[in-house]
Amino acid sequence: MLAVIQAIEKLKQERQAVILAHNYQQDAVQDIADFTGDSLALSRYAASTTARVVVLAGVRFMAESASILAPDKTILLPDSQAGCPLAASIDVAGLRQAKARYPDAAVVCYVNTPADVKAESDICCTSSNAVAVVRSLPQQRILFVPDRNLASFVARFTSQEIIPWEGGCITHYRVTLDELEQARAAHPEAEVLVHPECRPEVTAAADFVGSTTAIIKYARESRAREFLIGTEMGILHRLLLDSPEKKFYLLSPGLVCPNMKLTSLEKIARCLREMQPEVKVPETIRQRAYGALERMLAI
Ligand code: CIZ
Repeated sequence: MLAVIQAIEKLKQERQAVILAHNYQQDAVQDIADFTGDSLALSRYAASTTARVVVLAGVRFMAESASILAPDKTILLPDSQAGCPLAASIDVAGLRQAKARYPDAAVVCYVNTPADVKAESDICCTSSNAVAVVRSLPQQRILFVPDRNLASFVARFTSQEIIPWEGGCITHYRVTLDELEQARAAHPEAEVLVHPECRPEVTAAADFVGSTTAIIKYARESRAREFLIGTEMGILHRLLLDSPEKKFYLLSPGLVCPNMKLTSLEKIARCLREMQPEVKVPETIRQRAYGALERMLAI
């Protein structure tokens, strides 16, 4: 392990690279990163860094977002197979059909989408700002893609009509209300913090619903000493580093995303050595996708 860490440090210097890791990455990958965060924070870091090369330890749509916001940088995705089934649940052809069915609707796309779907959308959103983004729009009808659970969460806070795309995150979908109730019975003092990609009955029963960044902040600031966590297990590492005196329990053993676990230290070293796999969004798509992200950032 030490040898591979040393190799990465040397390659980082040679390539003028930074390593950005998503909150769901393996502990060792988070530990070697220059910055950890959610996908939007990672892309913003990629855009602001002076480094020439960005290793995006995450999944493909995150590397694409970094390429959209930082087109002058080389974006490397350590494992080219690291995809996101939720992002793969929608494509441009399908979205165009839905747009034709609801011509008066604004299209709001979650960050977990391919770049060409972002390019076809009016505005992007993340799990932290989805409600604010939808409420900022003048349209009464919103075509919300691709996560139906996030769509249903947003619908609780607006009078606009939310038309969901029928996609979902298989990892968050595994958490059931039964598991939540059992976990609560076992840890009655614990606060339940879940991601909005969880099922509606799970988010409705939770004490707090938010993005990974929001969950980390909530746990840090809460007076509670114990928490039941309903999002991918990689977040436990950050939660414990941040609040070592508190206790965190995963709501379900199913909260492991196999795609997020594809990145390893060895693959990071290899991509820096070979300068690939590179993710580069074609310029025509990038400019339109940038528009959707920029409109979100303006809110
Ligand atoms: O936007 C992200 O990074 C995702 C997929 C989850 C989150 O809440 O951070």
